[in-house]
Formats: sequence, C-alpha cells, structure tokens
Amino acid sequence: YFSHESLGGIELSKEEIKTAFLEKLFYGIGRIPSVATTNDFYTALALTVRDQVFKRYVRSLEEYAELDSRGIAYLSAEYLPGPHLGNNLLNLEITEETREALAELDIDLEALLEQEVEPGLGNGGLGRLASCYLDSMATLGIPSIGYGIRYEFGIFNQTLKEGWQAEVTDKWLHYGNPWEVVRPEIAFEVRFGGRTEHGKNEDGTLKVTWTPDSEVKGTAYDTPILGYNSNGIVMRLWKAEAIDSFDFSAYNMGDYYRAVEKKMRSENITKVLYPNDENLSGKELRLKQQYFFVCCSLQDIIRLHLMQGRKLNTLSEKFSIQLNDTHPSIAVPELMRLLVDEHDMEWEEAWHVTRHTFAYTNHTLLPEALEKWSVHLLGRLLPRHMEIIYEINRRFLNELREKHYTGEQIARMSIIDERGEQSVRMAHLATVGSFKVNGVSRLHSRLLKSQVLNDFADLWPSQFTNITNGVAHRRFLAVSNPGLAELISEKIGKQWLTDLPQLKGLEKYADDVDFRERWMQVKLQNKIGLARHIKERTGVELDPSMLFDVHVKRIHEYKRQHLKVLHILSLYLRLKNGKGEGISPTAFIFGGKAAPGYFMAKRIIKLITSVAELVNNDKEVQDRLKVVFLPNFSVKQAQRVYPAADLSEQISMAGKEASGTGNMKFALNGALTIGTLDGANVEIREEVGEENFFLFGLNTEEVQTKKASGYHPYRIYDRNEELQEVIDFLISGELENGNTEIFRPVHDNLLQQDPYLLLEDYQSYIEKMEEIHEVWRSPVKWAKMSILNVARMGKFSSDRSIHEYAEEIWKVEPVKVQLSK
Ligand code: DL6
Repeated sequence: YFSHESLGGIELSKEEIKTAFLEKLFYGIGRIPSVATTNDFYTALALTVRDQVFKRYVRSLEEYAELDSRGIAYLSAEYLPGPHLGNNLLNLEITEETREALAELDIDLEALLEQEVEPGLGNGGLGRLASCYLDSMATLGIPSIGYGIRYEFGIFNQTLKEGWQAEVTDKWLHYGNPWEVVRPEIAFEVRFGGRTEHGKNEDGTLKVTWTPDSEVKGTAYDTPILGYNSNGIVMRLWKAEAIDSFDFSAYNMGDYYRAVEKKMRSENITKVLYPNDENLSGKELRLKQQYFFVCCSLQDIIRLHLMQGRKLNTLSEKFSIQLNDTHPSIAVPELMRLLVDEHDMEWEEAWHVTRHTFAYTNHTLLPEALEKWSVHLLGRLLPRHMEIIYEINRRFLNELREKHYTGEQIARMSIIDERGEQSVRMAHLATVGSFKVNGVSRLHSRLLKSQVLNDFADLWPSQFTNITNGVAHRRFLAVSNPGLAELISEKIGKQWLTDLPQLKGLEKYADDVDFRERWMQVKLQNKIGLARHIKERTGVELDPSMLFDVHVKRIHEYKRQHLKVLHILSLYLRLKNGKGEGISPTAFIFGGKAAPGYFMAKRIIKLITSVAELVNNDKEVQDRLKVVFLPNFSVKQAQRVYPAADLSEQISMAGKEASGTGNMKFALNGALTIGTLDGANVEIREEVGEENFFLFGLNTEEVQTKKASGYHPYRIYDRNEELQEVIDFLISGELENGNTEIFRPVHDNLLQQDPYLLLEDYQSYIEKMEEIHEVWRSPVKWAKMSILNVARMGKFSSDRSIHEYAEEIWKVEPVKVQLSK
C-alpha cells in the first residue's frame, strides 16, 4: 500500500537516547534520577520520544502544505488510542536502544510502559477503530487530521463490588498528559440556542442572522500520531472553555461563585464521555457535545483551506470529511450554515460542496442505536440548523416526488420522522448529505443496503459501498506480542510490518515440528504472563496449560456472553454428574464493560462472577474448570489478553455484530475462533479456511426466518434435557447462597422471549465446543491451525482498510516524506 520509500530508522543511538532522557528529566520536569518517581521517569521518556515524533510530524506538515495536497478530516466523537509510548517506540524503531539506555540507568522500560494511563475516550469498537485508522493514515502517508472531543473524564473505570459492576470516574489526566500540546491560538466560538431572523442583504438576497443565547470556546489539543517508519498526523481534540474566564460584572459585585459558574457550565460540554447503549435521545448535553466538536472542526477545516489561498467552492476538491457514524452528522447542516450564512454562498452551490465533501460510515444496524434527535430539542439548541434540516428535507422530498415515490415511501425516507414526537433521523441526514455511505463488513454492508437504508440504496445504488474494518497490526501484534512478532520476522523478515499479507509466508512452517513447538512456546509464555496478571488483579490462579477460552468485548445481550455461561454451567454439571470425560481443562476468561444503565448487561456480569465463585471454589472441578472476570477491560488490558488466548469467542447472533475487530486481533495472535456467521467473522472464515474456523449457529437469513415464523424458546427447553438442567440451575439458588431471584430476569427472558436466540443456537454451540476440546487434545493439529490462522490474516490490517478508503472514497494520494530534508 505504500507509494513512498521507507524513511529508514531515525538512528538514535543508545547514548543519545540516554542523554536526551536525562536532559528531559532535568530541564523538562526538574528532577534528578535519585529523587525521581516512576511517573517522573515515564514523563521524561514520553517527552524524549515526543520530540522525535514531532520531528516527523512537522516534516509531514511541511510536505503536505508544499504539495497543496488533498486532505482527509476524520470526524469521530470517540477515540481509544491506547498507550502511546510502546507504539511510538516501535514506529521510531528505537525500542531496544531505549530499553538498553534505561537499563544502564537501572530503569526498567516495562515499568515505564506500565505507568502510562491510556486515554479512554471511547466506548469500544468504534473508538478503537478510529484510532487504528489514524495509525494507518499516518503510516500510509495520507494527509489527514482526526478531529474529536477531549473528554476530561473518559469511559468509567470498572470495578467489581460483590460481583456487580461498579463504575468509578476515569481521571486519565490526573498525572498530566505528556503526549498532547495545547494550541490556544487555534480556538473557535460555538453558539447555542437563541433565535434566527430572516432579512435581506443590500443586494436583495436573503440573509439569515442567528442570535444565540450562549457561546463557548473550543480550544485545540493536539496529539501527534506517528506512522510506522513514516509520516506523522495529528489527532486534534477540542476542549470547551468559557469565552471569558470570568464574568467580570459579577466578579466586581463580589459574587465570586456566580462569576465562575458560567465558566464551569461552558466546560461541562467536554467533561464526560457518554457510555453507549443507553437511551441518549433526551440528553441535551450529548447533542451539545456533537455540535461543539463538529462546529470547531469545520471552522478549522475552512481555516486551513482558506490559508492555502483557495476558494471555498473548491472545498470538496481539497477535503473529504469522513463521518464516523452519525455522531458528527450535524456537520451536514453546519457546513451549509457556514457556507450560506457566513460565507454568502448560494444554497445550490453550498449543497453541491457539502454533498461532495462528506462520506458516512455506518457502524450499527441495531434499531436502538440509530440516532434520532427530537425536533423540539434540536430546534431549541440549534434553531438555525433545524431550519436548514427542514430545507434540505424539503428539497430531498421534492426530488422523490418528481421520481413518483409514494406517500408511504416518502414518509419512510424523510429526514424527519413524523411518527409520535417529531424527530430527526440522523442516519438519513448523513446519507442525504454524503457522496458515499459504507458499512464495515461485507455482510453488514449488504444488510445496510437491504434493510436499514434500503430505500436510499435503491435510489442511489452507486453511493453505497463496503469497507471491511481492519486493525492496527503493529500495535496488536508487533507491540503487544513481541515474542510472536520476533518468531515471525525470523522466518519471513520484517516486511509484514507494513504489508500484512506477507504473513502468508508462514504457511509453509505449519508442518515444521520445530517451528510449531516454538510457536506454542510463545503462546505458553504469553499465557503465563496473563495468568500472573489475573492472579494479581483477581486472586484467581490459572494453570497456563489449560485451554484459555476468552470472551472479551462490551457486555451486550446480542454478543451473548450468557450463551458462554450456559456452556460453562453445562460442563460444570457434567463434571458433577460424573460425565466429564470429554472436557479438556479450561480457563474461561471474560472482560468488558456494561453501560451503567443497562440492567440485563449488568446482571450478566453478576452471573459470570457468581458462576466463577461457584466453580473456582468447588474442589471437585478445581483442575478442570476456572472462570475469571477480568475487570476494566481497556486497550492496555486487551494488549495482554489477545496474545494469550487459545480460543476466541465471537458468538453474537448472526446479523447483529456489524463487524467486530476483536475477532481480528485474536486470530492475528494465533487464537482459533468459535463464531457465528456474523460481521467480519464471515470474511475471517473465508480467509483462514473453513477447516480452521469453528462455525456454529444460525446464519442471518435463518435467524430472520426463525423469527418470522414464530420463535418459541420454551419448546427448545422442553426438548433438551441438559439445557433444562442448565436453565433451571439459574434459579436453583445454588449460584447465590440460596437466592433464587437474582438471575430470574435472565432465566425468564430466555424462556419467554430469548430475543437473541440463545436456546436456538445452544445445541449447535455445545457440540462445536466438544469438537474444540477434542482438537485441543491434539497439540499438533491445534498448532497447525493456529499458524494457518495467523498466516492468512493479511487482509485484516487497517492499512488495507485505509488504502480502500483512500482509493474508493477519498480519492487521495499518499504523500512521500523525506525526513532528511
Ligand atoms: O466498526 C467498528 C465497530 C464494529 O466492529 C462493531 O461490530 C460495532 O458494534 C461497532 N459499533 C458501535 C456502534 N456505535 N454506534 N453507533 O460501536 O463498531
């Protein structure tokens, strides 16, 4: 995917790193080694590395400006960058030199890497994907900026209290953030509320004036994102501040608290990230956040565009703006407002520019996750935008009428949903305002076209496309699994770091006894490491020779963590009934956060921890089964977990998981997958070969047929004795000291509705797990499958995804940067 030549390593010697580090410690933070804390050392090293990162970033900027190149703005309300230090060291190719330099000062690099607190500025897959994409955009040399929100409090920290999830505020900025720089001179005003007036310009044209009732300022905080041996780009996050820090009139009257109140209210906008899955439609602050960051970002893009001496009507020739889901879709009317009201462009021309600038990625088909804002709320907060949305819609519906659409079709496609309380359908707004719409896996894109946006796909077929997600393989393999990375490079060289399909070269080693042994030895070492970590965090001891069967991701009913629990209970009961011959010793490892307001998800966590209590304390099953819930799953935790997994659980009900990216990270680290034909599982199976993937359950069409023909979970329960035993066990009281009620909601939900077809897929899952346990008993077969999985994961690098975005959607050329210049 690379059109530019490698820049070559930065060639910093161990001595130079040591000197730079000590200087940073002394001049940067005023410490000498004898009194410095681990955090001082970490900060000094981060600042040392950041200098090198900036060097490349600044060089890239110069080159982009000189070439007047086309650029990409990636608008995302969420990012999950993970720890920066390890990744930047890899990208600069100075990890070993740094390790040695620090060792000479008696400092352990691992301890400093551990010290970093990651920015939890996202909920899960969507935010992590955005960060993978910035990594690949930098690496490929795509001139780009990732815009977002600098939440003061990111995703909550998850702790367990008596087995229940408890949320603790995330104070990621507590020790400062050495990776960012504030740019006070890059700041924009953002207005809310008030009213509009429709008047006339001197030349008789219409002029709309918006008089807001409040204003805040957004200030840019920049974090450079470095590519591997390549360019740097920036993640620019906006922080909300009061326009004036003090209300001086109030202050003069001696009312200090009133004076600071306004400042605090303004700053609230970027205080906290909303956890997803909740009903957010009434949350005014969330809409404010969305508009706030979109408004700052668009003003910044226009500033950059005009700075190059260009005209605004050429915006779409010089910029593509990617909307990461609908969260930034208020950008469509905002750009119209900026062009028409502030820059006096005619509506038609402004609409042409707008519709050729935006592209929209959809990340979910779940009806409850499709954003809608009430017309009342949006109109109150953004009166001018509501008018613009109405006008966009009026023109769009007229277009449909001209094409003889029926009243019903028009109502379905309208941006305004007139059923019940009037609301704005943000996915429709984004679709109408974009030149391309993409889903995130082949299956998801097909379902998007045939279900959620089918009317639009019929109307504008060429507007719809698919870009299957990918992951930053450098972070999730090279940085987080150095043992495996080294073994791979020893056999096939290091090209895979920038060309993942090169992994194919590993196929031939699947039959090499020595290689297989070394492969499984790396896995064992990773498992020992994870077991140590789990012991420290949870007190549970795991035998690393057990099968590590891992289910980590957000907790959601559609992801079916509770199907895994039913399986564990079936094994437990078999062992108790003396029927456990076919069971290979297994450690079940769970991790993931539940939205604080999601009743069932929180109950599922409690169910997992109760099962863990029961199983781990039962002497009879001690060396056969272990269950762990590893709290506070994060990018940092993920980097420990994926390399140590034997089995990856990707068991969502078919048709529900848009893509998944954890599935890719597991397989890339040599875990085998048990999965349904959902999201990107379909393509992973296609790549690794069906004989190297454990498939079970109904496919999407079968799910739909089953639901349409009337699904009766009780009948399945009635016919399956073991399932009966397992389901009854939930309310037997054996899980919670005689409490029969605690898991009744799960029990009743499964028997009465079972919306995600756990009972339907249960038997097929159990049988596939039996097969897996059998294969596990054949280490040669397992190792071969594991090697072939990794060898065939070349497609799933985010480099490939970004290359596709660049070619198919953005039409942007990579830019070659020479560092020496
Ligand atoms: O595309 C990234 C990621 C997918 O891999 C997951 O399958 C999907 O669930 C997730 N979607 C969201 C939805 N948020 N919204 N809206 O996080 O996106």
